[in-house]
Amino acid sequence: MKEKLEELYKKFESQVALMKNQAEVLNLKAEYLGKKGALTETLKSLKQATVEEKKVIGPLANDIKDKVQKQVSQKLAEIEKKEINQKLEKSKIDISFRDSMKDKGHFHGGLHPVTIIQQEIEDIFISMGFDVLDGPHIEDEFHNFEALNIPSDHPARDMQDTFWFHDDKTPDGKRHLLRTHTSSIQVRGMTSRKPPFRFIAPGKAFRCERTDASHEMVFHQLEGMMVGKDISVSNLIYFMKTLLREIFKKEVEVRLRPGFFPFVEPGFELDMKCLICGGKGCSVCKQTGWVEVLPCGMIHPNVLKAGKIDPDEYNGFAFGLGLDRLVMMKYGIEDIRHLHSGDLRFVSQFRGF
Ligand code: FA5
Repeated sequence: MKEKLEELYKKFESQVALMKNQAEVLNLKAEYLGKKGALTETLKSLKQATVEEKKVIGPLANDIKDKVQKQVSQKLAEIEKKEINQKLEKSKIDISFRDSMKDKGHFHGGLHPVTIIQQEIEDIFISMGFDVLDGPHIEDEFHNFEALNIPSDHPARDMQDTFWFHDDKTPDGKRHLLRTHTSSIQVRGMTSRKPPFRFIAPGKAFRCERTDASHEMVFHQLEGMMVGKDISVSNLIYFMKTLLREIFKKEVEVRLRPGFFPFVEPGFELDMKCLICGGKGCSVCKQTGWVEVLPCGMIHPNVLKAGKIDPDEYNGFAFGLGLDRLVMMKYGIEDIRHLHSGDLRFVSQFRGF
């Protein structure tokens, strides 16, 4: 009986090795372990064995049964893995396609460095609980100026050279302009939500300025606002430092100096050490060693009121980040005019190409 069992197992081992698919393995399993299987029948015949024989053959038979079951499972897993690999092999993507298209003069599009940095910053703020808002490029003077505590006779209107539309007979009686800053989205954001809230609003800004190494007529800003109870300048500094650390992947040297913007009180200019010249002085930092990237401050009570928020109950901070200058610092670009020159040799150096 013992020899018969061992022979049966040897036969099973040689057969299982030849199995090619799962159906074959399952049939073989049935041939040995099924109701009328060879091993089951042999075990049934144990009934006639003597007590002494049962003591030896019983454990041996159980051991062989376990081994058969184990080998069946192993073989099934092996076949499944092989089938998956074959499927993957068939659906393989030929990544050399991209290069072969390049050889034929075909290029796929990519993201502009300003878009790349904008998306990075959006992700950073989203992870800190901020919403992302949008606003119109063509604004009325209420949202761009008046609601921001800049009435028409305020000298601060001269701070931003404005492209006005000659449409002084508009239905709402307001003059229109190309927004000079993304701060025009502040009141739109405030009136559409209830405090506490926090949001950012990235987009284009337009100013009728002479261009130079750090000034363009069309550039990009990212507005930010946080409104709630007992918000302080330390909250503002924390968010600004976190932002710069995440973008530059290192601690960046910053300085805070008083800055005047009618819509914040107190207002600050947050400058970062010029990464183009390392602070020695160059055309980008106008030989000062510092680049102005982040004007900010505590929201003026009049602006909160324009946003239908009670300044006695709530306060908050706001900032307006210059995205193009940030891109220049991050990638060491010495002239802002490269960014929107439309020169493919320039933009194709960035990720996505
Ligand atoms: C403003 O536009 C304010 N709205 C920012 C603000 C928001 C202050 C909220 C306080 C609270 P400023 O004019 O300084 O501020 O512009 C903000 C940033 O935009 C600048 O630091 C700079 O990085 C960028 N910027 C301004 N003008 C230009 C330009 N002509 N070309 C390129 N970037 C510019």
